[in-house]
Amino acid sequence: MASSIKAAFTKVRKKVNNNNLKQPTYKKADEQKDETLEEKNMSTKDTDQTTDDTYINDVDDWGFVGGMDDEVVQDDRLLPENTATSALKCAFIGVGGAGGKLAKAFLDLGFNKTLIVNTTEKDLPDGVDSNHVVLIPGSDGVGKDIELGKKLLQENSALVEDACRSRLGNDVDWVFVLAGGGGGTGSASSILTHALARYLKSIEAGGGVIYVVTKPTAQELLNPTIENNYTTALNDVTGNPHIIIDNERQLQLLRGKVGLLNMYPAANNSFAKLLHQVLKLANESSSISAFDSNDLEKCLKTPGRIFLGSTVVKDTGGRDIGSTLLQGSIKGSPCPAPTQGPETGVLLLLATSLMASDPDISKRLEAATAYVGGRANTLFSGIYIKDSIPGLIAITMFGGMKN
Ligand SMILES: Nc1nc2c(ncn2[C@@H]2O[C@H](COP(=O)(O)OP(=O)(O)OP(=O)(O)O)[C@@H](O)[C@H]2O)c(=O)[nH]1
Ligand SMILES: [Mg+2]
Repeated sequence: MASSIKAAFTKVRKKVNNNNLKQPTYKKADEQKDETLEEKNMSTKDTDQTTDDTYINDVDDWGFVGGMDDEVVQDDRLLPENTATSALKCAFIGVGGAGGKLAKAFLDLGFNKTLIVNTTEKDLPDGVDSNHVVLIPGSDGVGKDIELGKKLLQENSALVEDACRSRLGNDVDWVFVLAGGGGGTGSASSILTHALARYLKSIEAGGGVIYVVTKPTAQELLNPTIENNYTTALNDVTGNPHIIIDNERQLQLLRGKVGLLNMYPAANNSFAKLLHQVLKLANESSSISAFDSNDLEKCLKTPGRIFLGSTVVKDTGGRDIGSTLLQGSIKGSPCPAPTQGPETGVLLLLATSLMASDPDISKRLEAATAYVGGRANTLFSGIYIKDSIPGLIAITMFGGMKN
């Protein structure tokens, strides 16, 4: 008997919670008309309504009684757990058109805790379930007007915060905000910092917010509005740890390899894979030396710009392997080159067991670590044995840099 009463109370409370969290959605005029009619019909059922309200109030009145609140009411829109391996509990929030497409690349890797926030549904990536989407009401896109973007995101920051709580849930430590610099919506995304910090605080997360902002191509930067939006976006994220993706560099790396249509999707996927590799390696043990989740968190917590790069070296016999690895990873990176004196540096090496058991190569790898270490105040490193790799792979990451 007691348990069925509790079940009934939980059901009502769930209904109330769902109603409170319901976000506005765009509806066609005739759909809306139908709903209004339905509401009218419902409100005529007076007796039912009164009973229901009294019932809900009763629950609130007796909510303090021990044991009544032990059943956690779950929002049924809670997104499934990430299936992508990662040392850190991450969520991704893409803001604006480019942000949404970048976020989709992480979703495709299995980071299910991904939300896509936009001011228009016309600019959403294809094939994304609506549970991942948060539509900001008030305008159908902002047409590169960053002030309007900021206004709309600010006015709806509670909507975004609620979506984080109900859909990302309470098992998240780090939030990556992905945005295209130059437009009006993504460039305004840093206005969400307080709402996201409040969300993370409320779930006692141990991490923080990291921004990933794309830099427009050289051609795009000739346009004063795009240039101004990008400069504003960059200034606004400077206080936070942030990664800049240089679209000009990315497109140059991909030109000739993929067609125009696939350039951005290929670039987005390759950036997502690079960041995923770092998150994954920090979760792996190594018999030589490991880079662990604490090391990674120290790098991510350092305010300033973060650089990420990778390279593969087929000939490990060269003398200056340290410089080859560093220069190669800078050349192949989607980020602008690191600036002088980064606060943190990371060198992750993936070698075959043959390489790692060769005393000569091992000596060179040690020298390479020292070479990269000499360029940052604090060096974190890891060497991992993988036998199915095309050569010696190096991933570098520098943090705490000025733009
Ligand atoms: N890396 C990357 N950059 C992109 C992609 N799509 C667009 N961009 C860049 O992002 C910039 C901003 O464009 P959008 O993201 O469409 O702009 P928005 O944030 O939606 O803003 P509004 O459309 O003005 O509301 C563009 O100028 C491009 O430089 C993408 O898929 N990947
Ligand atoms: Mg847009």
